Amino acid sequence: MHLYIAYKNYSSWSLRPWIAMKVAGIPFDETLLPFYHDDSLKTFAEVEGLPAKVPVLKDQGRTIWDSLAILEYLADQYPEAKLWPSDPTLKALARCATAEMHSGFMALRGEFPMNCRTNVTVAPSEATQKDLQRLAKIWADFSQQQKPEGDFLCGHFTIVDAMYSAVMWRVTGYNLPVSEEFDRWAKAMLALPAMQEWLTASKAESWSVAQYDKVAGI
Ligand SMILES: N[C@@H](CCC(=O)N[C@@H](CS)C(=O)NCC(=O)O)C(=O)O
Repeated sequence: MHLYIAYKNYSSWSLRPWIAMKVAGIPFDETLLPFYHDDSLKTFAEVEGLPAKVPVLKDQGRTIWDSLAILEYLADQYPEAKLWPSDPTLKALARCATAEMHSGFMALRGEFPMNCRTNVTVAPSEATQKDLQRLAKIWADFSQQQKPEGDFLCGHFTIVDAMYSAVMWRVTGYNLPVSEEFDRWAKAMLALPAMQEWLTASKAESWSVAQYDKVAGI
């Protein structure tokens, strides 16, 4: 398997399949396409006949070009990794929250770009406050479920945790208020060895993107 991603410091969509593969112990090679700094993504997309977006996964002659499609593909290919919970109620909730992340939280995403290298306190706009309240509600919904022991939304790590992994960086990086349940989950996500590996790589990157660093006070 070969995963094409962008900057570890900034690319929120790249983090989602990357962290899921690492936590699930799925071996893969990776190529980083720094699209603000060179034409590598443009060239890749032209050759592949794809939109110039990452992540993209290549496996056994197949090309999968969207974060959620990649995560679903991994769940199909590695059933033993249990990337979805088996309980139907929990699975339905996890799928809804995953889909909501994939197509929603526009204010939070627009106002607070993922930037693993920052730790500042920034007051959220009214629209982002609504997104943060929505996060608190989702975390409360998960906490009320019958589920296996564990620090993650469905007990053990699943796709829904991967989908919100960049939200963890936004909330902790800009010190945004959500809820105690969210903060406990964020702590567990940050403690994952894979997340620490991602952070170390983010810090080692020499690229910077001024428009994002400005928001982050860097
Ligand atoms: N919905 C897509 C979004 C992918 C996306 O927007 N990726 C960003 C990087 S985080 C990208 O490739 N941007 C390139 C560009 O806009 O030029 C997915 O889930 O994979």
